[in-house]
Amino acid sequence: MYFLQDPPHLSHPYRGDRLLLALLERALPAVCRAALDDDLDALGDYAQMAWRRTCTTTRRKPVLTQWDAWGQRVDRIELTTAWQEGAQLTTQHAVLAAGHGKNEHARLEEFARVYLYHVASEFYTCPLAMTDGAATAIRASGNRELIERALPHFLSRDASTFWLSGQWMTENTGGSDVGNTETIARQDADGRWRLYGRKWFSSAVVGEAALALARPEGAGTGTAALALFYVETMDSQRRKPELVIDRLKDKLGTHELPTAEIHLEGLPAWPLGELAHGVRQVAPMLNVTRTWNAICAIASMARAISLACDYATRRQAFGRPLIEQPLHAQTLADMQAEFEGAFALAFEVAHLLGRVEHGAAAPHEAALLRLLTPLAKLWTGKLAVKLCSEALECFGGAGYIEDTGLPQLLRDAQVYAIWEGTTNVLSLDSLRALAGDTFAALRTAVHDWSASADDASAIGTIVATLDAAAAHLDAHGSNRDSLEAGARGLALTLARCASAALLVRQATWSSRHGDSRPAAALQRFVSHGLNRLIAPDANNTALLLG
Ligand code: MFK
Repeated sequence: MYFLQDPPHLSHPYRGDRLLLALLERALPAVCRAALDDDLDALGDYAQMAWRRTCTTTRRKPVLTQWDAWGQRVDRIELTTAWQEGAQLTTQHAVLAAGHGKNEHARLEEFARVYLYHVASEFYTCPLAMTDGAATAIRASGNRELIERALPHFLSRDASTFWLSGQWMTENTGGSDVGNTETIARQDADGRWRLYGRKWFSSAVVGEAALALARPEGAGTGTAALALFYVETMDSQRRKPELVIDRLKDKLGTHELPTAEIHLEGLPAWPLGELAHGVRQVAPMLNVTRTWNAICAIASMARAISLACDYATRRQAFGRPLIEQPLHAQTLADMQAEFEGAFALAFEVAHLLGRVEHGAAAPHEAALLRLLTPLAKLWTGKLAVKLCSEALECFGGAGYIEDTGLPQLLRDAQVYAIWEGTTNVLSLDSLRALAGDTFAALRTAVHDWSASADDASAIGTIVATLDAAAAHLDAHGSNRDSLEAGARGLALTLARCASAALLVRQATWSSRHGDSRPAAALQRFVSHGLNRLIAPDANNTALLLG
């Protein structure tokens, strides 16, 4: 009989996740926790089932049929199994509805569900994120007609009335620079707005609604002249003829997600608010979807590390299990420490979002949220690629084989750094967020998080690194090119400082509850260094690229 390797087993993603359990124990009142537990248990069960399914079935992609046998344009998309299950599962467990509940912990409760569901969802979380963002932006607009028309669907707890929303921004002219948007909004003879143009990346084309940027006819050029519109895509069971699906994208990863190129040929639309400043109006949506991006990135890291750690106990090499090999154990522990920092930051943003939305935050925390959102998005996006790649390597050749289910983790992770603004665009957004006294807000938060901490050395490193970041801002603040060239290094440094301070808070709490593992994560995270500042050298850059 040949040797047969035991495959990795996926422990229960909720009951086996000590980080999530400790976070909920620390941050949530007991009464919220009791109600949440059943949903988290069920989503964890679903995730285990979905992993077994991934390992035992052939993967499929959505299929677009544009014409039926009789020549009628139908643009029908057949979805994969997880996508077909999405509406029922997520409405039953109130994934979106929870985030719009009436208490300051609502977003934390929502994102705990998202974290557990994401990998199993096969990126059904992408249109869910946009639906959540659309609900948030429509509510922020104060448009009563649209609030009453759309929100009962977006936040429904019943699959039969649930609607998904898209976010139609990206065009051929630019994914980052949406100020070049070519889609035109024109009023017809009845005064109804209609959209004409081409959207180049539409991730939720199977949805029933979308928010779209368009330029009202006759308006000027640039970002400020864009308006934000709400559209509906369906007439009863049929897609509206003014929405044409040109093709599905052939992507590196997220294969189950039917990303489409579309044409709008007079699709009826409702303005959310004034017929200008559409980017300002869509910003609440962007900040929500960027939070989803961060939580989903850490969900992918959690899955990759969980499988790699389990495998290390099953795989023998050179006479002992991998977990007993010092270098392999060192590698896994390094991954775990970075992951714990990212987990702390992403969930702090989620919790803070709810507290700010419900007026339960301290005065400095709105500015803090504005800064931490792009920082969490950009850092977790990069880290997910790095950790998923490292996790695959922990399996040797098996990590490179499709039907282990592992390569998909890496291919999918690459999207986190691109979606919702690339690392560089988000670094520049963090400069936008640093205007005013946001840096002081970060210092206040770091001080609060590390109050009554046990680890004075970690706090000293965090404060010294923040001082270096402040000096960097002073040195480069008056030279815009220099400031922008160093923006990524600055953003990563601030993200790591915030994460380290959050680890201090968790380590202090956990030590008092008899668990010293978060303190070990803190120590290792800080030992990896917090300072990622770079001194921009424009002459050197020009020479290298010349
Ligand atoms: C599973 C995970 C799920 C995640 C969801 C997946 C969905 C994936 C689908 C997509 O990827 S959709 C495409 C996403 N596209 C982007 O995220 C666009 C990237 N580009 C940017 O973020 C640019 O920075 C941006 C277009 C927002 C702005 O560029 P501009 O043209 O230079 O605008 P400007 O003049 O700086 O800002 C316009 C206004 O918006 C300003 O306010 P005022 O009008 O009051 O001056 C800005 O302050 C405001 N603003 C911009 N970003 C903001 C913001 N306000 C708050 N928060 C922000 N993040």
